[in-house]
Amino acid sequence: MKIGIVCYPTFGGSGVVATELGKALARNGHKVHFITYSKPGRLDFFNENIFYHEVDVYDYPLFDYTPYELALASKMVNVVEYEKLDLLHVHYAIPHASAAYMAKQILKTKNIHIPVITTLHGTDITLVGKNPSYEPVVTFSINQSDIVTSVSENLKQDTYNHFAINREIVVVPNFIDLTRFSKQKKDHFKNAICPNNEKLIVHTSNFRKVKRVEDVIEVFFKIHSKIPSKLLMIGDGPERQMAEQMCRDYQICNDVRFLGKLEAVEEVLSVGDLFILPSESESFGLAALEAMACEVPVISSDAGGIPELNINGETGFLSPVGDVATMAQNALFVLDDANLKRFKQGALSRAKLFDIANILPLYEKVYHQALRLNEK
Ligand code: GMT
Repeated sequence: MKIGIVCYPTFGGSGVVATELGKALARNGHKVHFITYSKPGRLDFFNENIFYHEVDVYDYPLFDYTPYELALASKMVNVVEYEKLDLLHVHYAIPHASAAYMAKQILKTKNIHIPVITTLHGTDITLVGKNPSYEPVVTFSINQSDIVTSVSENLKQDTYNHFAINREIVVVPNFIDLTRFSKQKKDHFKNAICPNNEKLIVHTSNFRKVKRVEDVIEVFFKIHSKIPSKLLMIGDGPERQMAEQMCRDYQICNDVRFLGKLEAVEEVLSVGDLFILPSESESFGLAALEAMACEVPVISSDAGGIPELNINGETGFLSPVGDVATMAQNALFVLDDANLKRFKQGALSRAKLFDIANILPLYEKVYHQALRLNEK
């Protein structure tokens, strides 16, 4: 198949899922055309089946706001027409689903009928999409897509709860490439960070408010007051400065390192003992899945779709959002040498269920279904 993938070329979340999906499809022999405003970080190599089309945004002094969505729709029309794509798969509803709708209508006037698959990822529904500024367009473009998928059962229900959706939503969970995300031997790295055999706690996110980075620091502070431990904070975003200030106030800076954005997250996760994800809202929790694949148990909130991934008492523990006391207590239980090995094994076993080899066929099935619908 010739597949167009539209996504944000970002460090985490939907951008990573879309890029890894495209790479796996290319390995399966499909021709994959990425349409984005800059090249996704994980596409920095040559593959004969992968193509990249940059959205050309033309700015003009009259515009206070650049009409990106028009440039994107025009690019989609152009690529579908000239590369003879079979379908468009757009990731994150805003503005990709409505731009795809516009492209589809334009192509129809040229007698080209292209099916559109929209994948809902999280904040496009739970935070941004339901804002009155966007809600009517999001509702319309979801209803107009040929097939809609969501990354968890919880996100599917949230979509039905917040929008007037009159169609089926197919759940296709996030996935992991276990050939890349698996525990690597990095003893020298562990010894350098934890020279006295401290327990190593890790958090990865885009440091937005929804991630509750302050709870990560609170939980770590409580763990640290009981056992020798270190914290690695991976990623960057608006809440980083606040988190750094908290570390100063708690006088734990010597044991907390802010690493910024990292490409090779799996190297750090390979030496981790525990992952903390206390999010206010989280449709799936890809960062937690990456940790689990590297045998790192998870202490998380019970928000959104996290319970579909992190199993209480097996792969880690879940607590209500903001309950940092219980999170710290559970963390100390998991980190106890009498329990840690069991939780590490539990995390890996669970992660294996989300291996890309199991999830890719679900997307391929969706594509075949979209093509059949389009023939009618
Ligand atoms: O909020 C983020 O971390 C980014 C966001 C996105 O859409 O780019 O991530 C969402 O999509 C991921 C991939 O499907 C999910 O694993 C995350 O749980 C989800 N984030 C939230 O719902 C907050």
